[in-house]
Amino acid sequence: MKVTGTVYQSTGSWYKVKLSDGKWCQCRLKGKMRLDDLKTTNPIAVGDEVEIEYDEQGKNPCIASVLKRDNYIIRNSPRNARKNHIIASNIDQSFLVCSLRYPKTRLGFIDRFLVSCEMYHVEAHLLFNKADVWRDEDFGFFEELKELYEPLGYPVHMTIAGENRGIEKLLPLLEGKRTLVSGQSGVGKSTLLNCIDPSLNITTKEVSNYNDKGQHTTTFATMYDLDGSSGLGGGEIIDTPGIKLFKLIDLDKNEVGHYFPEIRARMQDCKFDNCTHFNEPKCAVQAALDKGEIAEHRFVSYYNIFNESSEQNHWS
Ligand SMILES: Nc1nc2c(ncn2[C@@H]2O[C@H](COP(=O)(O)OP(=O)(O)O)[C@@H](O)[C@H]2O)c(=O)[nH]1
Ligand SMILES: [Mg+2]
Ligand SMILES: [Zn+2]
Repeated sequence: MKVTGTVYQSTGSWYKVKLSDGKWCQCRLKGKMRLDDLKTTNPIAVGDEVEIEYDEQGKNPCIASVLKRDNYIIRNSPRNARKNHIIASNIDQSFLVCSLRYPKTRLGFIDRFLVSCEMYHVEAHLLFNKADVWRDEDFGFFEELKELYEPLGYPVHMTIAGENRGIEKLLPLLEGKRTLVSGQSGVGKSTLLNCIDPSLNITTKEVSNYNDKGQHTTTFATMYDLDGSSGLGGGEIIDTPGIKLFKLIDLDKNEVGHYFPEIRARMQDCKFDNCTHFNEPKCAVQAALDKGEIAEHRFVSYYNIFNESSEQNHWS
């Protein structure tokens, strides 16, 4: 007998799955499950739809297969630099929690995250948290960022999760959707989730776990249903451990511009179809950059991502 379910949590060897009938089960992976070819350290991620099999007595549920993912967000594995780790899959939107201080979120980090959302058609919101510790100039900088990112399609919000402020306007955005909450460690992700639903009671202040080999072990993402004390009638929210780097896998150089809305909007006006927008003549992107219509730091992010992307399909 086969049933399907959704993965809410994984520890690497055990998975917490909500079955299609609403019941919960803890299961392992079936021994011979075919692993995917993403070179990932986790074959099953939070948000995955999976098929569950039971033994002849109808006991010992295990995950027999994972259904095709609509999308996923990936980071590099904290344990193996050449491997990837799927943070979560099948998401509708993501909230990137940022902080202007303690810790400061780099703009390059934000742009990489936005590119990975563009690649998989995941809507993205930017939340600037900890506004209680901002200095005067930070409020001006926040306004600049809001003016820059909102016309590109990324709503920008100011929050003080530590004082439960700025959260109520986020609630309608969450209703009925699956939202990934990500960002570096210490920016206030878990605090934010506790504001959204106080019954979640998530531990804040991330603790690093070390196993007996002294290696860092990951804390995995966890998905929660939005019901009960959140006041919302549905949807799920995913808390993630701190992320240092979002991986942009399978990204070809000639695709990078498509994932920057302000470059995408202008590239058809470049003289050359294969314009890289660096030094070709009659480049509409360079022209917009000169006029200040494209922010310099966004172009720097484009440059950096372009340089690290694969050239494999560029000449084919
Ligand atoms: N000053 C201030 N501190 C906050 C705010 N939100 C969270 N924090 C604190 O930042 C630290 C990290 O928060 P946590 O939610 O664990 O961050 P996470 O690692 O992103 O999940 C904790 O000490 C929180 O109390 C805020 O809006 N203002
Ligand atoms: Mg946390
Ligand atoms: Zn160009």
